[in-house]
Amino acid sequence: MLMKRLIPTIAIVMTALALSAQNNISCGPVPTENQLRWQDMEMYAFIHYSLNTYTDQEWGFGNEDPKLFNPSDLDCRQWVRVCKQAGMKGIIFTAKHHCGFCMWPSKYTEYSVKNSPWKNGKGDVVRELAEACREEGLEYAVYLSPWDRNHPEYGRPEYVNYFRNQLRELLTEYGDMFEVWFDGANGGDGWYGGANETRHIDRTTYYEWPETYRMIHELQPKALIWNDGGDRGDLRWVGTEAGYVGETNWSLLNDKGEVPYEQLHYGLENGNVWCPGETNTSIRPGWFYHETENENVKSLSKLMDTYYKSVGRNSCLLLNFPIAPNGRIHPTDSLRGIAFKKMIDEVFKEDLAKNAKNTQTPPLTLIDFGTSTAFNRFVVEEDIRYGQRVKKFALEAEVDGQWVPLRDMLVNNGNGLTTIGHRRIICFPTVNATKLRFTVLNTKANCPPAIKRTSVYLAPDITQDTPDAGEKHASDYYIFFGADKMMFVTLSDEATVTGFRYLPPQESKEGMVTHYRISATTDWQTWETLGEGEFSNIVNNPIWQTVRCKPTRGKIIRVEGLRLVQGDRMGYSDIEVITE
Ligand code: FUL
Repeated sequence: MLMKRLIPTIAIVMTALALSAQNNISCGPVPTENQLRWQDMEMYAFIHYSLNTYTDQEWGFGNEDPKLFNPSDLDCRQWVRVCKQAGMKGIIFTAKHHCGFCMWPSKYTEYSVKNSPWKNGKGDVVRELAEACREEGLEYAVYLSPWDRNHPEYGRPEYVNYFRNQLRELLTEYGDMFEVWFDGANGGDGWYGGANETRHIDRTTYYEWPETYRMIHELQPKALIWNDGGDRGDLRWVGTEAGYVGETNWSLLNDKGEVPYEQLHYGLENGNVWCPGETNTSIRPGWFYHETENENVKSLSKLMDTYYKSVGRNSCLLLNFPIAPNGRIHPTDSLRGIAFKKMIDEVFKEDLAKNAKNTQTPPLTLIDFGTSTAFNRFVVEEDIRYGQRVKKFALEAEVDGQWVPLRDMLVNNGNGLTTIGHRRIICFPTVNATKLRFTVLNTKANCPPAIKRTSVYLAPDITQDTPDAGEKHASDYYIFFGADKMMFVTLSDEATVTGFRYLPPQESKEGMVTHYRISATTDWQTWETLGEGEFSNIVNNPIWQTVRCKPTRGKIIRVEGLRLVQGDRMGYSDIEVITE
């Protein structure tokens, strides 16, 4: 009944409609004040910096020596200036990563900067960063890893108290925070005070999240909670660290239950809570700094692609800048970040719809340019205060008197003209058209659409650097399997091997190696172990894994997959042997 009565009202002015429908619960959940503010940030930075920076690792084991932390030139103001010029509205800092090392002098552990040579143990990176953010007008936030591979009590109730005590320090001693980031990687092997064992926890019950959430709400009422491993937070992961969310991206989930990949990536059309997707990715392949990746900083076209597939798909972009061992953002990353912001400004500098004649006869918007006009981007925004309503729309351009349908060239299936949310950017090859027609075809429960803005742009061509430029490496060694979990790489000539690189399967987790042993021989008789360990975070971020070793003569390299994510036969996408 209600739905039927609403349909004719579509013809009335949209704003009035949106307001009248504000309380129509059939239109679905709406965001909180905090979520609305968050959505307007659009882009903010991650900063990954810890002992890993000095051990060339992605995940520390928990036994790394605090004395390794001794940057020559640590300058949080440089981080903040770079991030600001790169268009970032805030910074989320790894106050504690999985290794447990605290970047602030927590009074609850000795495993922190206070036992490092940096500033004779008197330094506090969290404080320096929080102050620099305030000075430059950037928002500040922390990443606090629930998993702690250093703490002896990890896995037992005592650790949960420790974790909360640490969180309380961060929530009370460093000013306002806009977000609290609890990483989802939880439990596994670690040092754990010398126990060197594997500890498993139940991600849903162990941390007693409701109590922790209560504390956050009390101490930092404006902070959003990002939680991938426990009770529903205010924001969700998008299911990949590669930097894109589904083209159909509902800002909804159900408040209870596990969230499978499909829901992380596309949201849930009929979910009962507002839980928008935050797209996190790094400007380099890894999250932490590795010198070997200096050539692999993402290209400008890759960053723009990431922007369109995150901010342009109703998400916010959380872009990581790793800190180099000297304590600063590397110049290549800085320049690329700044070029990224300049390009965004260039693309969106002139709204071509502004001087056109705009006629709104809902559900249709007609933009009449009066003369043939070149454009290749269309932007549409819903007023999400009233929820996310549009399920499907059409976009057509009038070219030489004919209406031509447009589609999003960045989607693989369909035309990409589905949900809108905070902002949807549709990219297509340049058209020369006199008119553009945007039509809402379908809304949730037939609710009237609440469209806030439509605009049109002409993006300049970017030099055609391929999106994955510099990120993959090839090798022409001969590779064969000796057993299901054993591969041999034969070099054409005996060489001094100094490292090994493994690119895991890219299409699925089948055969992906998480724990490896690598050995070399010159005669098939005597084998020298080059390295044994874990490819940390390989599941979420299946990038090149680099193992460095002492220079060792070898002709044949044996790679054993000690543990696989899935399947019985180890797999790979590419292999590289580094020689002197
Ligand atoms: C992941 C972690 O395991 C990575 O090390 C990194 O911090 C990334 C942002 O989240 O789950």
